[in-house]
Amino acid sequence: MSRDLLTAEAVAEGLNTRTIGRRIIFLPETGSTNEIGIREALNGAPEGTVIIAGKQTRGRGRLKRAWNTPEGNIALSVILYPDMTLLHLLIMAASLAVVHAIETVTGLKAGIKWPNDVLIDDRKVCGILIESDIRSTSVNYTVTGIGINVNIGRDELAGVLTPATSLLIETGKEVSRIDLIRELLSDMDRMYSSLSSGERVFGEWRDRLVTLGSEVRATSVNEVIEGVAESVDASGNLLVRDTAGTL
Ligand code: BT5
Repeated sequence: MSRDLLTAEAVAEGLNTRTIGRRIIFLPETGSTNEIGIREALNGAPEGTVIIAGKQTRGRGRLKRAWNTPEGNIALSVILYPDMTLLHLLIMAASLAVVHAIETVTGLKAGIKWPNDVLIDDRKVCGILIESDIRSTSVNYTVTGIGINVNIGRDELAGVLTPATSLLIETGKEVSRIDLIRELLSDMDRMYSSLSSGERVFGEWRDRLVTLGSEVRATSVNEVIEGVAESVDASGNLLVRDTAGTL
């Protein structure tokens, strides 16, 4: 299968962003772009540095889960130093940017599964992992990792237990990772620049959630809550009505 040639130069060419993508690092293969992002942030990388990998060998999800990134996918991480009060809006901006980029480049309709998945017809096409270092009341760094299944087939998703899909499977043709990344970075940059007026990001994110109204089983590090997802609050927390009727 032919693959588009992903390079830092190809992504950067004509990219007209204020912050995100001012510096782009491309690694043909790495363990995890978030791992590299954290190391770079600790070494004082400029805000908006983006690390892109052609392939990850130790891609990670939340709660120590693994994220599959064979060649043909997008794996990237964005280093940001937001104000503490804007931290909760980052996941909303990142997932909305993915939804917009997929819709713009492929015409496919995508939705957001709380808190961090982008779905096409109930199948996971993207996962997002934000890793932050918070020092009492300030943010030392945040690394927003985004993984999108692009030009991979069903065989490459065979080992994934959750229902999953790729843009190739959905459209029947290869999708330019370069176009998708450029669209994603531009959109995220636009939202990041206006995060301090968070209302708009929150409202649009809530409207795109496919989770509301459905039966959920929410797992955190120390508890599992089962019930109906009723709403989200302005911080992005999911409000679940459990079987006893408690919100
Ligand atoms: C996520 O975690 O969905 C966050 C994934 C973040 C990946 C990006 S890639 C760039 C950056 N560098 C990293 O190392 N990570 C970030 P979570 O919600 O915990 O979902 C993980 C679960 O999704 C796994 O347990 C599998 O069931 C499933 N999964 C793994 N690989 C998948 C894939 N390629 N497509 C769909 N589902 C997958």
